[in-house]
Amino acid sequence: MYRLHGVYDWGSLVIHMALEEIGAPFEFVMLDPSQGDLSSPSYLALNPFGLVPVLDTPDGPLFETAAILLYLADRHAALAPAPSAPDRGAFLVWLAVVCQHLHPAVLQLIHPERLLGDGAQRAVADATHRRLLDICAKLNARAQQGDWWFSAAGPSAPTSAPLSILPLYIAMLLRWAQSLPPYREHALSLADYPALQGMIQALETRAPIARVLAREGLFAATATPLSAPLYEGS
Ligand SMILES: N[C@@H](CCC(=O)N[C@@H](CS)C(=O)NCC(=O)O)C(=O)O
Repeated sequence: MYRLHGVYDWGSLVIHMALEEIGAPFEFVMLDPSQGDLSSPSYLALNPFGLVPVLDTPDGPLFETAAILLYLADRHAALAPAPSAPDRGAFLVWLAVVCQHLHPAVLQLIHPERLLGDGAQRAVADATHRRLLDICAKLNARAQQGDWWFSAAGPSAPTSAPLSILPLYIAMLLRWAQSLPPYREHALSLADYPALQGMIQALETRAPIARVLAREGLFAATATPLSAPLYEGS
């Protein structure tokens, strides 16, 4: 059985959604960062960077979101175009965009003080916000092309087939981009990106995703925690 080490509404959320989509048995190991759980020797043995998420697998503990997601996709022959599929290359390109461009930009938007300290926080946040809007415009344009792996539809009818990891990963990051930037004017408006908005709205209503959102307590404040979360910044 898999063991997912995480914190509700942290980076473990996308792995949680992927596990539920494929119906794999797993246990959620709740970490408490305020108690030093991420810097304990036992956690650093799982992930030397001391970050969430970690997934214990039959092949050992894995960290880095994209690596875990691709591992699950390959092992369960779901959640992505197969390695021999003609659209595998394009899928990998956009997964790399999400992991190397979107993910760092969102983390920097919500923690702008971490790059150069408090004095440069506003300038870092402004520059990161401009970069995030550009990345979202490019993602929105690609989502408009309608490939199943860049949508909230499974690879074939019926739509109960597992989704691709790409919309799951994007939905988690854009939840944070809407709700957590410390400057209110930097909070992303998903309505500016209709293809992404439609994708995330459709994803949010799927039964496996709704189960995860309920388990993580994300319906407490709103019925639309991915497509229109409440603003929680300062
Ligand atoms: N590149 C890493 C990023 C992971 C990451 O930054 N995780 C955040 C939570 S969303 C974390 O653990 N932060 C703890 C900290 O910064 O101390 C991945 O994709 O897994």
